[in-house]
Amino acid sequence: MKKLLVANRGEIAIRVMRTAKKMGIKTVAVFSEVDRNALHVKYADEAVCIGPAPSNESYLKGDKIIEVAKSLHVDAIHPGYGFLSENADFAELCEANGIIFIGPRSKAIKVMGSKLAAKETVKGYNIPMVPGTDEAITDIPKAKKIAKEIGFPILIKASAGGGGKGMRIVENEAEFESQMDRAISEATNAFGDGSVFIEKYVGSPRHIEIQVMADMHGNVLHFFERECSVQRRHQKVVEEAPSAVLTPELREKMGQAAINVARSCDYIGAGTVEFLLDENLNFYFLEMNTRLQVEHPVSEWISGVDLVELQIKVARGEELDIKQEDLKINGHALELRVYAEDPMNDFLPSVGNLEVYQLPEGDNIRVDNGFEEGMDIPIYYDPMLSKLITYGNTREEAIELMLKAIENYHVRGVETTLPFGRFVCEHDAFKSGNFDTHFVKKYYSPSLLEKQHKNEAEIAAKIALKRYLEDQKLLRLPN
Ligand code: MV4
Repeated sequence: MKKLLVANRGEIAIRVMRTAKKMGIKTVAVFSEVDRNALHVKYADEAVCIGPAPSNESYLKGDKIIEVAKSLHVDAIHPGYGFLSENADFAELCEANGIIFIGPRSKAIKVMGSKLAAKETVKGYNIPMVPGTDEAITDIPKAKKIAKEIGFPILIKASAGGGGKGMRIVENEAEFESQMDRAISEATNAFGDGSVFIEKYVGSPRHIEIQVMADMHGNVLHFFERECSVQRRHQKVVEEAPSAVLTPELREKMGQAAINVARSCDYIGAGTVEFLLDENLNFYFLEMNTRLQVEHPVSEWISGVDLVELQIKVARGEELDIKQEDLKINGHALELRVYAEDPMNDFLPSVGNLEVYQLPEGDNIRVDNGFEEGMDIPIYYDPMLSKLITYGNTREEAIELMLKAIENYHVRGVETTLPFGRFVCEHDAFKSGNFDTHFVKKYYSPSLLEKQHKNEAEIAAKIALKRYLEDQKLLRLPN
């Protein structure tokens, strides 16, 4: 593999190219018209404009990207996350054109893209699942009977949905039919697929996911868990590894289950198996993400591997040369997603110009960043600026360092989620490790940030007053 094209933008494009360069592989960036001056374009050895700003006219244009790849004699395409990363047709198109797609085979992408197909596939692999139905519901009275057996509340889920889209809680028997009708029509409208199924509703779960890596020779490893319960409307905000609540025994069990999920679909490359963990530490398989995830750096830090390097090696057909028993957790890593969103104003995108943009630096701080001072943030894409990652020997150390790093991250021109990150890291529930997926809903309100804003304003006012008084003194000196 001599040349790699990264079919993505922002921090992930740069992060992938960083490892490619380390491995002596030439890099090609693609970019939209609005990204002409973006960092990922400057970072690459070659760069090609692939169309206008809207994603469906640029970063989602698989055929155009293949055309560029062929004309520049590219050997492999890394899709990053989002965009084409879980597009089975694109994976197939790469193969058909003799280009390596850095990811699993299209069949695994397709199967895991459907929750019902995924359930079907992992059957017989000894994977714990939430009690519920494993086929699309066609007979509503029959489904109601099953719901009664499971016990309310139950959850209706769309097979095609992702990230919580198309989910509905049903509290009691009386509302079952109307909710079912609505769920089916919503799923049909949103995904063109009205298949829904039901599960027992797990009330206060944690979201725990396991990082896996599989080669073409039958080796599958897991790189422990990430705790991703701190999320807001299915958007993760803070992630960490390891989880504060897993025991070595449970970690081993969940890791083995994740490996089995990967085996069930002949997985190749980096993948993530998502689980719910209930209050009694029972875990249940939710779905598998067939890509490198945003939050992969926390797993890299505690396991000491470069996951992109392993992705590339596996894609070249090499055998994984690590053994599961050689992998050990070292320390604790925390990640904050820094978005150009206003936490005071319902996290609305706060796009504009980065008048000041200074990153924190230092030991045990990693910033996977996609922007620089003076740049405009385009309105067309996800407004994530960077990921701020800290490491410590203990969870407490990683949290303390995160607070310091947030203080030393200076942004002016747009609002960011940095103050929200500080709120999380200072919260007792977070610090104690005693939280679930309801953390943000339960504890956060903008007024809790206001206080900090006021403190900052107060300090700024005091400094201004002091300067003013000093200036006055200077002015009077000649007398
Ligand atoms: C659940 C659940 C409770 N019970 N399934 C949300 C996204 C999708 N991947 C699965 N999700 C959930 N499935 C049962 N049977 C609660 C959630 C859920 C959730 C899961 C992970 C992270 C954040 C979440 C926020 C709300 C609901």
